[in-house]
Amino acid sequence: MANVAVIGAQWGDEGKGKIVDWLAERADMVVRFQGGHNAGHTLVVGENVYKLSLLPSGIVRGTPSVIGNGVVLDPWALKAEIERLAAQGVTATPETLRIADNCALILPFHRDLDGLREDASGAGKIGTTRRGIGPAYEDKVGRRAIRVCDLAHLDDLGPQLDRLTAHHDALRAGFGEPPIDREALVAELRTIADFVLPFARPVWRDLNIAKEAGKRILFEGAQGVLLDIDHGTYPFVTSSNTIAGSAAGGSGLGPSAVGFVLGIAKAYTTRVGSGPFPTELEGDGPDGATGERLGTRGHEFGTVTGRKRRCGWFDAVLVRQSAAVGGITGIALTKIDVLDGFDEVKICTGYRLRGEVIDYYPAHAADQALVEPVYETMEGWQESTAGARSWADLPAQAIKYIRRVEELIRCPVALVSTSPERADTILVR
Ligand code: 2SA
Ligand code: MG
Repeated sequence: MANVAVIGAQWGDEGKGKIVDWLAERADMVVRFQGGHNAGHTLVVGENVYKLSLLPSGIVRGTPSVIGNGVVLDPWALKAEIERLAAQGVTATPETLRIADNCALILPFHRDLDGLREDASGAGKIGTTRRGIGPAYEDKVGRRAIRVCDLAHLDDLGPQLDRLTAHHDALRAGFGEPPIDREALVAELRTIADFVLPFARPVWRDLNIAKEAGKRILFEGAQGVLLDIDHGTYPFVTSSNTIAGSAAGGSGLGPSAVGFVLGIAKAYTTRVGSGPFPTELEGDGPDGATGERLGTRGHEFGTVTGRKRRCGWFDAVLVRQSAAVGGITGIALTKIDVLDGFDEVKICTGYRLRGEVIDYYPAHAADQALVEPVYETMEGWQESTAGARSWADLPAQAIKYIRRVEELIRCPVALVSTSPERADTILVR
């Protein structure tokens, strides 16, 4: 069986947690390769609900899990999440969790800066998770980051700390913040190092050994293609590449390690944070009521921050584009049951921009905000699809809808998910 990479095909929150959990059972290793604790993956196992932000989903079932070098790691958030899971009976040990020793760290002043910038941006704010993700990646690319392996050499941080503090002290002064207290920072790092270092390894070696031994590796993406730093709705994006190509670079395995790319898409669309959203249903009129209905039925609140998600109809233009740039080979369509009971359902098939109809999402932010969706309206279905486990359990209209989506996005639907329970999954092929 080919190694699978799971990525979001929209703006995140497509239901990756459930699908990854479902696939993790068949995998020998689960690897996260980008993002940080801004992700929010919810796993429902029987009566228990697990909310993961940083740890790979495999951890819940004891599948060896890896945090790859492409992730930015907040060591305090790591400790808190491991302790939270321990309270739920899930243990992370150096056997079940391995962290790349070349991972860049998220430090307390990254989180502060994320918040300070957001607060200062007014209407122009990105709507980040305020976890320090962007500032940490900036320092990584700027070659100033402190990495996991540095935790074993805290007495030798000198020149690295000089560059890091020189950069941040100037930024902080602009916000009226005091300079970084270097001694306090090193002392904090010393305390957390004892917790993190037992998990730290050259994971690229472990992964390559596993690959040679024919082990099945599952790559767990976070966020979604429309939040990709290059291909997303820039600047309203996250600071990493969320496409499947990142799985190679963010883990230390070459591109040939990824066989099948499963893109996760909701049967409608949601977005949390700022930025353009062509099919958003908002306002005081009937559109707003439909958006509210989707949000209520779909429980559309952020896993990490609890933020209310914006809702709208399925946008086939966006998912077609995500499938193309993301390298997606098959789609898992989730939350189809949220569309139950609508008289009619709509799918966006193109955009109108300055009087012209286009079949792709333009790059410029102003154009992205300007496009108007062109809809195709389909008859809805009154029967419940919640909990359906086979194609035969689905109403005819729901099947028609799925088939039409498949046609429009030019990518096969491989799975349909009908509830958060992992057994409630239809394998299409
Ligand atoms: P950041 O914090 O720098 O990555 O934010 C930049 C943009 O990326 C969006 N973003 C997300 N969108 C959806 N879900 C995310 N994770 C959590 C979840 C979100 C939550 O899965 O529920 O709990 O609110 C996620 N992470 C980042 C963010 O909204 C910005 O638009
Ligand atoms: Mg999420």
